[in-house]
Amino acid sequence: MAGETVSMTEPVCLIENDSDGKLRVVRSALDILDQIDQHVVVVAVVGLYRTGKSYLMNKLAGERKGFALGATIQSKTKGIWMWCVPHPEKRDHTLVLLDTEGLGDVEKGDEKNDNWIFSLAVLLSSTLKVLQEEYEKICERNYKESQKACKSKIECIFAPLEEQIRDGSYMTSGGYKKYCNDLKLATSEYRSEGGRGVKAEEVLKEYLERKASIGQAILSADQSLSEAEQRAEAEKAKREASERENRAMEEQLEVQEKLRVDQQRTYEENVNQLMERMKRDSRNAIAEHDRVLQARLREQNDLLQQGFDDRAHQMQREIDALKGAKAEEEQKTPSFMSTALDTVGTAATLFLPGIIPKVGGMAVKWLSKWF
Ligand SMILES: Nc1nc2c(ncn2[C@@H]2O[C@H](COP(=O)(O)OP(=O)(O)OP(=O)(O)O)[C@@H](O)[C@H]2O)c(=O)[nH]1
Ligand SMILES: [Mg+2]
Repeated sequence: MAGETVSMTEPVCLIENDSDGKLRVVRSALDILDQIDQHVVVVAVVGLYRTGKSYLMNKLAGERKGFALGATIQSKTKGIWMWCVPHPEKRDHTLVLLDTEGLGDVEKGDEKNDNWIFSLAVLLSSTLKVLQEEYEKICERNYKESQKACKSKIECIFAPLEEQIRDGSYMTSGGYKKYCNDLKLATSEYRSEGGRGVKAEEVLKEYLERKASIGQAILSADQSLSEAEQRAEAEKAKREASERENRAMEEQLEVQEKLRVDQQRTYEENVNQLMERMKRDSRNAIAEHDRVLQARLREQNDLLQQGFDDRAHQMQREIDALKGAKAEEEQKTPSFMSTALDTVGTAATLFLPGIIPKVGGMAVKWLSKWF
């Protein structure tokens, strides 16, 4: 993970916020992120508009200019902007700075959009952070623990064999067969032990690789075997070594697969939280429409009862508009959530390349969960 540094001269837009309030991932920004093969440290800033977020992010980049700063009281940053710079302290690390659109601007008047900006920033940064940093640390600790446990088991299980190597017991006629037998027994005892972790086969393979030359010496010294038999035994030893190599490789593939599944789960948990929040907002909006509508209907009813038919009639247009708005909100929710999922999904494919094929079906899966 010590690839080339991706250093951008200026920030680019990662999530666009259209004038019609739609959020879209910017493909070219994803391509830049795609090029990073170093460890990444992500810093995202989220907060009220006009509070110095962009200013702070420029400071973090070690630059005076970069993320656009506002000069008026109007909010400046739109959507989410990204700037990848070399980490100032950690070698082989890229600092990914995410500057977000300010929250709470009443002129914008779209709280839903605010939620999105906030959630996306949290999603992007937490996903990256968990995966790239904490996750690697945990994995590294796991590997080391497993290596330690396996080495200690090997030391214990293979001790009698080592003893016999040292005292030359195998350097006799028929010694090679006995050596192979002891090796086989110790190997299966080792493999039957629990608590070895993710490096079990790799540690065994490395140990037996170190034993290859002594095995060769025992074989050459064994007078009971003809030259042809010796050659056949040497071939067999090679085959066994390559089988162990394969087992170690399979073990690593299994570990990778488990990591991928874990990453996907983390991602899904994040998206679930995000979706739940969106759904709650949508329910609140519908309830609010309904509250106003019911109040107007009551008013209209009162007017009718008091004989103000004309005024009651005039209210009908407003009531129809409210009904329409409520129906529109109810109808648009599924399609809005679907678009939202696409946005999140696109962003995720970049950070979690392993789950790309799974993202496609996600919208359907999540939507069917709620509707
Ligand atoms: N001198 C100084 N100026 C600051 C500081 N923080 C913010 N500013 C200025 O305050 C103004 C607004 O700061 P921005 O960083 O654009 O604020 P923002 O939170 O990104 O605003 P939005 O993008 O609209 O949400 C800019 O003119 C900054 O130069 C600071 O710590 N020191
Ligand atoms: Mg800003």
